[in-house]
Amino acid sequence: RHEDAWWKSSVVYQVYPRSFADSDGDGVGDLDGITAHLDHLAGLGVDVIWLSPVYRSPQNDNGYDISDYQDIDPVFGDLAAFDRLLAAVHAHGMRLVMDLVVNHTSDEHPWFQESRDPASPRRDWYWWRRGRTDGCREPTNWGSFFSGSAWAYDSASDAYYLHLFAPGQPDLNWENPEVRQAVYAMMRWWLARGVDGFRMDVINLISKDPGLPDGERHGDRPYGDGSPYYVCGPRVHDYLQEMHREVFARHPGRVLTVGEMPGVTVEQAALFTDPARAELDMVFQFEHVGLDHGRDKFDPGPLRLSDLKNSLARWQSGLAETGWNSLYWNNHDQPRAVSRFGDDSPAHRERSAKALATVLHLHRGTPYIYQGEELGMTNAPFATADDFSDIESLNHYAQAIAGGAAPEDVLPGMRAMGRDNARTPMQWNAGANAGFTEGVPWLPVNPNHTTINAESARARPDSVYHHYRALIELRHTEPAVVHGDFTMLLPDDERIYAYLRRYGTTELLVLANLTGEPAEAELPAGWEGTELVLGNMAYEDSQREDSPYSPSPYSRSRYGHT
Ligand code: TEU
Repeated sequence: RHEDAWWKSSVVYQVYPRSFADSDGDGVGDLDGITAHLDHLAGLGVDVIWLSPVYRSPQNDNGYDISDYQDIDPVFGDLAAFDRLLAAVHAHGMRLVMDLVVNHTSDEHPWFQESRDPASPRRDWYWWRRGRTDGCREPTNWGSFFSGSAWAYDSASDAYYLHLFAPGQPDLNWENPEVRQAVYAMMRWWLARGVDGFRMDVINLISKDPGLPDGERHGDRPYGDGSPYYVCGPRVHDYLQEMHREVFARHPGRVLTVGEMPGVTVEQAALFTDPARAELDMVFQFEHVGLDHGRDKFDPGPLRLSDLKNSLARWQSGLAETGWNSLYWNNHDQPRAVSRFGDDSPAHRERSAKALATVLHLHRGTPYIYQGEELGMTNAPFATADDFSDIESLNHYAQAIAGGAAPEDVLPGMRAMGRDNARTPMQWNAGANAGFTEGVPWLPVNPNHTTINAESARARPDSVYHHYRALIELRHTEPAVVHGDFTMLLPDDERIYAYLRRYGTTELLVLANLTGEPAEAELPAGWEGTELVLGNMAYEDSQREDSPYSPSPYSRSRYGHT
């Protein structure tokens, strides 16, 4: 049944609505702005749009702090605008997947406001505990993902509440069946409205060890590591199987579900994505986007290609028989792919971006494109702390400076790894504010939009955009891309990413030189004179008389050659 699941041959495009397209001039992207730019996505050939949150929210974490799950925040429009977008997406033959953020709500959600009263029936909808008197005052010594303690004190009831993220994001108590049923009802409401699935925010954190033990202290870190007690917690599979029964079983084969799972292992992902267990279709894992972390993400170190290949190959083999991989280089939480994994210098940026795209998209799994990645958009220049907007970065900066660090020691890590890199406005053209808004953009547009923008990319046959279009077309036309097995080649080579895909009588050899210099390597015999289906050489080079490649029907329509 899952062999032919529609999402196995799909490509998903993530829209971060705040930064995609502004239709009303307030400097913030909105739903009608997305509707007005669907031709860009349809032209790329993507099948699904994953829409980051547009629900009513105080926007402390850019919409990942929800105060009303069944209404649209006025900054993005209203439910009528949402219905217009959904109808237009379906009219283009695409599907729309919503971002489900149910590990926590906003502290402005009525559920939380009621829960602050110990006598309220909703008291137990969140994690409330008395403080302690010995040493650590908070109920556990856990740290938050966004710096500081994972507990906030509420004087109204002289108690603390748990928030793994910001204090404005109190964790829901999934132990409580009323919480779970309220979430499932809301999910059914959106499916009844016609959406086609959910990306589930940190869904592997929803089950906590109810004993709430202290975490181990590591080195000089101010807080204990609570992750063993909430990452893939004791009842997470029970909850997801119940969710499947209560929500998805009513829409067999229609919806796509992808769980965002910080800290998930291959073994656990095989359970989450095993169709026989009826939990999720796929997960976002974080191993490859953690390889360059030093003490933490803001202390980035060198990344060896052999480590990256080893990690991705392990996930390919781990989910080869049962389960399914998602494939991504970046999203709204990660730096721009070509800046982090490639070379974003003007001389190499486009070929680097195309090589990275080729490597990722021809793996076995469902590829995710983050808005602007198809243009080879880069990290942005952030001079001082004032240039950053993201709560994760600003809290990290404040904590580091309070701990005695100097700004010049903290800023480089934020410039390289901060989430704002992915959140500068989509670059539509070379004009004012890159065509993103007629107003003042909420976050400055990257100055390089004069050369990196959708309008010029669509006009140039050898652009990153057309390379992504070619990769998506190949996935839609060559069964080996979707169903083929995977064999990593040259695992220890630090310059070349090479692998094989085989399906029936078809073999695909994928080769990418991820350096700026020529590279040679021993390859399996028998590939001489075979057909080049997709390359990555600049158009001019590929048209040279002495070009080493015979253009195939594919490459002719793609203008690119390796
Ligand atoms: O991200 C979860 C998460 O783990 C991220 O905080 C990630 O670890 C970090 O940003 C990488 O450095 C999800 C959403 O994608 C993110 O935007 C939200 O801030 C977070 O959950 C809380 O909802």
